[in-house]
Amino acid sequence: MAVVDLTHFHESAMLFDRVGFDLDAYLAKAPSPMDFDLRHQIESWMDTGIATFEGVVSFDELDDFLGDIESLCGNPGAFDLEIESRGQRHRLAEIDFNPLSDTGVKFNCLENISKAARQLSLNKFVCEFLAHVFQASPVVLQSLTFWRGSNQPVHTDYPYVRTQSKLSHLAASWVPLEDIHPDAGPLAYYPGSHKPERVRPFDWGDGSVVLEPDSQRSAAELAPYLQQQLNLSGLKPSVFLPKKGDVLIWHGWLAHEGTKTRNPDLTRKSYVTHYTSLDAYPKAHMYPDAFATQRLTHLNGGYVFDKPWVNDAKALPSWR
Ligand SMILES: O=C(O)CCC(=O)C(=O)O
Ligand SMILES: [Fe+2]
Repeated sequence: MAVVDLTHFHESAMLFDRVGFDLDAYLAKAPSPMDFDLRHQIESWMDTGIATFEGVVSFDELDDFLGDIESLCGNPGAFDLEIESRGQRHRLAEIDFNPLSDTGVKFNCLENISKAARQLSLNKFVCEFLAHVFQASPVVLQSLTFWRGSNQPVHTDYPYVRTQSKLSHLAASWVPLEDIHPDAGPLAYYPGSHKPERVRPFDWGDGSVVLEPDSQRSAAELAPYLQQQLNLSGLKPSVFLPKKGDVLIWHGWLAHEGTKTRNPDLTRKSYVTHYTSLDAYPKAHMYPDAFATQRLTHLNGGYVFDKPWVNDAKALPSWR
């Protein structure tokens, strides 16, 4: 099997990951945000692969989003939405269980139908910080909404989230929709694991760093591989126990997991967004005339594009 080549990682690497990046020189020229310490956040990002902001997500926006989900689940036949339950994909309209009570359910891409979801994805602090990370406007690739702990084994996102033209232009935000209880299966991440020299990318076959339909290796093989790499590098997990209003942003190369749900009666309501940069955003995922026709949401310098294949009306309460 070919050895994984790190050239692609370094060639399309984001600015702060480049060898020889000079933070002092960057800060001397960069427009400085009014409302957070840019140096602190970039240092955290470079060192650990995450940035966190406390109390920056408006409770009104969170409540609007929860209202949209309630409305959606009260009328599941009205939207052509995909959900995942116990590893299986379903159309929301076709399920015969309550998506909010069954364990492990996640809603895919609610930003396609919910304005409140778009507002959460395009949070001011997240967009401002990611504009520095990407050196371009951040654009939403997809979102995932969890009602309960995911119990997802340790992984990195880039083998799976890979429609962007520059593989390395990838970051995610994690927004709690309620205070997160330690027994509810919180998110954990491995600080420092975003450096490919510490955690060598998994070889999916013939040196490929992404999962393809014809990959020789399966997703089940990723977690044991990563765990071994993390052990070798001495990297330990940090559990994220945020309060409603907080947000965590992770680097697309960072290893993370959904920890075990110790108390299955507890919810763990959370909203994840994956982003890339405007220049790496896949053209097929937007209308060719999206800017002229405003088939998009532009907020805080970031974008969510209306998808050409989504036919649902903008009918959830948050659009009103
Ligand atoms: O929230 C979790 O438990 C994990 C989510 C995740 O890994 C992702 O959405 O990329
Ligand atoms: Fe992930």
